[in-house]
Amino acid sequence: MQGRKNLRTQVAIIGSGPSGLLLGQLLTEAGVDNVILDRVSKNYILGRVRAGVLEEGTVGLLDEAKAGARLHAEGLPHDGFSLAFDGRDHRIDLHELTGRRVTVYGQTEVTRDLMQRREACGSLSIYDAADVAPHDVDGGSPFVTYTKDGIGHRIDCDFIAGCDGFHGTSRRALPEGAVRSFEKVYPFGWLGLLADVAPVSNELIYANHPRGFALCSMRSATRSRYYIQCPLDAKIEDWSDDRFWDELRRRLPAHHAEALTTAPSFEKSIAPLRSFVTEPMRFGRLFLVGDAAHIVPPTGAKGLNLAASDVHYLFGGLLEHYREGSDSGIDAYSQTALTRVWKAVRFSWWMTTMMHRFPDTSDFDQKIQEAELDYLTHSRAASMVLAENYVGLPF
Ligand code: RFL
Ligand code: PHB
Repeated sequence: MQGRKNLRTQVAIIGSGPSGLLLGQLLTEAGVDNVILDRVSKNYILGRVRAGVLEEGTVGLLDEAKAGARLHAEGLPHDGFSLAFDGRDHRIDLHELTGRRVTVYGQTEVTRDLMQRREACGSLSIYDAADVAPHDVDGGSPFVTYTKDGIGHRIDCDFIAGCDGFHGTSRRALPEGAVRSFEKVYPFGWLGLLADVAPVSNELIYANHPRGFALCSMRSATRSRYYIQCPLDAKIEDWSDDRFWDELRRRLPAHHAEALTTAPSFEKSIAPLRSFVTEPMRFGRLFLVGDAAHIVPPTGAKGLNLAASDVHYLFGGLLEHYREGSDSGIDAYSQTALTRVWKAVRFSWWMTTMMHRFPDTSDFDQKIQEAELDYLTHSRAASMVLAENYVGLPF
């Protein structure tokens, strides 16, 4: 390869999604040098539509990264949400039950704010980097190689953070036998749509209906995000906007269906649902963070928030290493992060199981689901369990 260029940094971060950007920004603010690498462009990343609900802990970390100003100005604080079934709304009052709330603010905007802050600080991000690969993570001198514009590069570093999502390279670079994976694939997906229209309700609605699950969410007072459960083999071209709106209406209580206003969609996509965890989340000097280590179905709104709590633990450990010369935080990272990860995996699986129609559901299973929803919305103790997990377990 021609013209190889070498660079040195303290922490090389693979992936410029929310976990890579948040970790990078916290490190930069703390004076720890870092470089972020992503295989795609900045605009491609900003074109992705994903999460929408932030826990208070995530908001706190964005503040710590000095990227929270717009979130506080434009984010929508939500004190509760509705579980709709039996043709009615059953409100879960998050704030009354837990004293906490969540903030509705799109992942795209979180990403944009972190990118802007990074740029303002002058920290290095390299986009459109091909063939990114971590090396020598088990030794004392790890490095990352990549190609850009046909030229090979090498970044020497102290640590590598694998923040490159479920399809990234970091997890795959670990030697077979060093990690164990746990996986559950669900027999349905979510078909999601984004449209510039006022949300049907000012709080989120999670609907359990004989025709399948539906979710009414939003990005702002004028932008709505809706999802419906769909078969795994559903094809986007079979779903015109009209067909989507009709199906959504059928799955909502009548008063919401009547109030629903529609507009042409400007984004429509299908996401499969999966639970996945890799253990451990550290191998030598390589740390797996966020979706690179674990995936949850979106029903509990936990994916991005889990990425943020991983970052919190890893950042704390790295800071301890650089400031105090102690490795106890980074040594504890995998176990500490996984303890919280598994609780969110359990919650997301439980909410998914309770809210969706499974192809093989028996009459017995159906009765159990109905009893669970009734119990959940009529017992304060049960509502509290749901609320405590939804607003986010402490970290
Ligand atoms: P990301 O966002 O996937 O970012 C990974 C980055 O790594 C880059 N990359 C590589 N770079 C270099 N070399 C390689 N070989 C690379 N391979 C990949 C990618 O280009 C990318 O830029 O992972 P990260 O940062 O860990 O963030 C995780 C979150 O994105 C994810 O957990 C959430 O979006 C999940 N999620 C939700 N989470 C919530 O907390 N609340 C929600 O309401 C919520 N809703 C959702 C969701 C995810 C969804 N989909 C589509 C998966 C709704 C949906 C529909
Ligand atoms: C979203 O707004 O995209 C969203 C909200 C709540 C969820 C999942 C996705 O549980």
